[in-house]
Amino acid sequence: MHTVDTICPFCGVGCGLRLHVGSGRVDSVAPVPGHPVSDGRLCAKGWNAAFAVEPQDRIRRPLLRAGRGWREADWDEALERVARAFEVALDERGPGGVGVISCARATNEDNYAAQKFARAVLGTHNVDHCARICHSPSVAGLRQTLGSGAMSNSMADVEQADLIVVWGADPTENHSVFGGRILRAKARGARLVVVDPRTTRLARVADLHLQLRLGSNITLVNAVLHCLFALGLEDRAYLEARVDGLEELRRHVAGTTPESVAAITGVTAEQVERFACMYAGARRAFLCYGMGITQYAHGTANVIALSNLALVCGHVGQSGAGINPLRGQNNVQGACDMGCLPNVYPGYQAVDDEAVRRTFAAAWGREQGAVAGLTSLQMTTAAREGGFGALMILGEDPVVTDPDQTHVRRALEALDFLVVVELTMTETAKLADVVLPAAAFSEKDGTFTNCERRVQRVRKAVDPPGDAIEDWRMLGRLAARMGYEGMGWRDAGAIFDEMASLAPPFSAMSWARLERGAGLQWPCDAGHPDGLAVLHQQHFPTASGRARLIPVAHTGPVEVPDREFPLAFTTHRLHYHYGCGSMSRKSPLLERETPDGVLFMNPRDVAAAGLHDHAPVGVRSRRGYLETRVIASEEMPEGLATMPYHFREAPSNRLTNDAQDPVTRMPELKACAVRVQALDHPPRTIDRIDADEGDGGGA
Ligand SMILES: Nc1nc2c(c(=O)[nH]1)N[C@H]1C(S)=C(S)[C@@H](COP(=O)(O)OP(=O)(O)OC[C@H]3O[C@@H](n4cnc5c(=O)[nH]c(N)nc54)[C@H](O)[C@@H]3O)O[C@H]1N2
Ligand SMILES: Nc1nc2c(c(=O)[nH]1)N[C@H]1C(S)=C(S)[C@@H](COP(=O)(O)OP(=O)(O)OC[C@H]3O[C@@H](n4cnc5c(=O)[nH]c(N)nc54)[C@H](O)[C@@H]3O)O[C@H]1N2
Ligand code: SF4
Ligand SMILES: [Mo]
Repeated sequence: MHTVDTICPFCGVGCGLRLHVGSGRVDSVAPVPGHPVSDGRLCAKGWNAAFAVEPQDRIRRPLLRAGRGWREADWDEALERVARAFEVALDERGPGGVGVISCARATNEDNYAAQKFARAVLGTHNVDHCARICHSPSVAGLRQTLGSGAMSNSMADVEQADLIVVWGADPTENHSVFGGRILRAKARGARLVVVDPRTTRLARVADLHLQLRLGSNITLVNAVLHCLFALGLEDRAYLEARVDGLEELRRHVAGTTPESVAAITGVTAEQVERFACMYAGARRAFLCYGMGITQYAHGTANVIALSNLALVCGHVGQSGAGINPLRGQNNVQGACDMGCLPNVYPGYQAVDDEAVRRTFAAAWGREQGAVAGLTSLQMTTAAREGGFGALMILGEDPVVTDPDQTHVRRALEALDFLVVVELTMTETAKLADVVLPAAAFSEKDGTFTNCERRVQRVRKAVDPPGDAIEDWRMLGRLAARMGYEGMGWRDAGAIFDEMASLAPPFSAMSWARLERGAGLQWPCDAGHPDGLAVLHQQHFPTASGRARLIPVAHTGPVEVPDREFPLAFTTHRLHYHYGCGSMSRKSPLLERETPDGVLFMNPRDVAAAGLHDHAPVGVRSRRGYLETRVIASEEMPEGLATMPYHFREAPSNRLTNDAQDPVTRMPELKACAVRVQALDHPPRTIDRIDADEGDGGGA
C-alpha cells in the first residue's frame, strides 16, 4: 500500500486528492492536508472519486462498429480505421469538414495535443470543447472589458473580503469546498449577497437575497448602476485613473430607475438601493458568478454588465475583491488556455494574427489557416445539414449535455464518421463508428488548471485498464499514421514544456518547477516569475492598459411562457451528481442520494396543477417530451420549474432551447418554457418513450 498525491477529477475548485493504492488499484481516497486550495477537505464527489474510474466499469479495448454491435480490435487496426476516415473526409470536404471536440476533464497535455492534432495534422481550426456551453461568454466578455477572461482573484480571497456577492451560482452544491469557505467567511463576519431566482442554500443564510426573475440580470445591474450614480457612490478616483467609457454608461442607465424596472426584475427598488449601498460601501467586495449569467442567448452581455458593476465601484485589482467566473470542470480553464477554441492558439493568441500564425507554423512545421474554425454547436449543425465529414470527440457526452437532444442525436447520426475517446460507454459513444479507451486521471501524469488559474500536477497512481492509453499518446500515434511526426512526445513533461515555450502566460513555468510545490498561477512569466494571485493590480491587459465600461441593454429569455407552455423552465446541478453522470453515477453512495432526474416546482404551483409531491409528470417543451416525478420545493419561486441535467433516463436537454448568443454561440440552457401534465402511470425512461412514441417523444 502506498499513496499518491494528485488533483480531484471533478470540479474546477481543484482540491488535493490523496490516492491510496494497493495491488494495482485505487482502494480509497483522502484529502491532502495543507493543500492551498482545499486544506484537508473534500466534498462528497471527491471522496467518491475512486468509484468513478473503477477498472471493471471501463472500456478496455478499441471498439469498432460491427452491424448493430461492436467488435474489439487492437490499436493498429483501430487507428488505421480512424486515420483513413479522416483522410477520406479531408479529400471529400477539405479541412472545413473535419473537427475535434476536446475534453475539459482531461489534462492540459491531452488538450494541447488535441488542438495541435486539429491544427497541424488535420489543418483545421475546428476545435472546441464544453467551455462553449459553460464560460465562453466570460472569455469573450471579460476580454472586451478587462482584457482577460479568467478569474481575477483566488478562492482564498473570500477570507479577506468584507462583502461576498454570489450571482447566478450555487457554490455549496457545485464548488463545494469553495462554498464551505464562503460559509466560514460569513461566520467570521463577512456579509453575503446572493442573486438567484431560487432560494439556494447560500441564499437562505445571506444578508440579502435578490430573487430576480429568470434572465433579468442586465436590467437588475443597470438599475443598480442607476442608483450608484444617483447617490454619487461610484469610485471616481478609480474610474478616472483606470477605466474608459464612464459618461456613455452613465447616460445609458439614466432612465433605468429601480422603480421602473421592478416588474421586469421582480426585485424591489428598496432592495436594489440596499444592494447598491452595500456593494459600493464595501472595502473589499468579492464578486463571483456562474451559469445563471453565462448560459443565456445574451450571456456575453450579461458578463459585461457584471464587469461594469465591479469597475464602477473600483472592486477589481486588489486582494479580497475582483470579478470571478467560477470555472466549472476540473480542467476547463486549462482546455481554454491550451487553445482548444476555434479562434485562439495556446495562451489566447488569435488565429487571425499573422505574426502568431507564423510562430506556430514554424514551431509545428505546418502551414496555418487565417480564418477561425467552427464552434462545437456549429459543427453539429453542419453535420445535421450533411456538411460535415469526420468528428473526433474526446471525453464529452453531447447527447446528454448539449441543448435539444433530438437535434444533437440526428446531427451525430448524419456524420460520415464519428470517433469517441472515452472512459465508459456514454450515450454519445453508443453512436460512434469507433470507440477508443482512454486512461483516467489516476492513470496518467499531467497537469490540471483550476478555476483560479492554478496549474497543478496530476500524478499516475496505477496502470490504465486493458489497452487504454493517455489521450495525448493516442493522438501522437494517430498523427504519425497520418504522416506527421511532430507529436511523438516522450512523456507529458515534454508536452508541457513545448506548450510553455509557445504560450507567453506560461513562459516561466516548467514541468520541473511544477513537480515541486503546490502549483503556479498564470501569468507566470519574466514579469511574474512565481505567478500571480491577483490580476489587474496596476493595469489591465488591454492595448491601452485601461478597462472599458460597455453599455448593455436588457434582452429577456428568447422563449417565454405563453398559453401553450405556461411555466418558465431552467436547469441546474445537484451536489451528488456531475455532468452527464458517467463518472459520479458509478458510485453507489452518490447514486443512493438522488432519484433519476426530478422536476422541482413551487408547492403552490404543484397544488394548482392538481399534483402532489412525487407525483409522476410529463414535461413538454416545443422541442421534446420526457417523464419524471415532481418535487414540491419552497426553494422555487412560483411560475418556475427546474430540472438537473445529469440523468440520461430523463434528460432535461430534451426540452432546452438551442437559441444562441451572437458573440459566442452559447445556447440558452437556463431558460425556456414548458407544460407539465399529471400522468396516470409511473414515469417512463426516455428510451421507453422513444420506443413507444417515436423519436422526439412526439413533440
Ligand atoms: N455537483 C456538481 N458540481 C459541479 C458540476 C456538476 O455537474 N455537479 N458541474 C461543474 C460545472 S461544468 C460547472 S460550469 C459549474 C456550474 O456551477 P453553477 O454556475 O453554480 O451552476 P448551475 O447550478 O447550473 O447554475 C447556477 C445558478 O444559476 C441560477 N440562475 C438561473 N438563471 C438565472 C438568472 O437569470 N440570474 C441569476 N442571477 N441566476 C440564475 C440557478 O438557479 C442556479 O442556482 O459546476 C461545476 N460543479
Ligand atoms: N441543460 C443543461 N445542460 C448543460 C448545462 C446546464 O447547466 N444545463 N451545463 C453545461 C456545462 S457548464 C458543461 S461544462 C457541460 C458538460 O458536458 P460534458 O463535458 O459532456 O459532461 P461531463 O459529464 O463532464 O463529460 C465528460 C466525459 O469525459 C470523460 N472523461 C473524463 N476524463 C477523461 C479523460 O481523461 N479522457 C477522456 N477521453 N475522457 C475523459 C468522462 O467519462 C465523461 O463521460 O454540460 C453542459 N450542459
Ligand atoms: S469541491 Fe470540486 S474539486 Fe473539491 S472535492 Fe468537490 S468536486 Fe472535487
Ligand atoms: Mo461547465
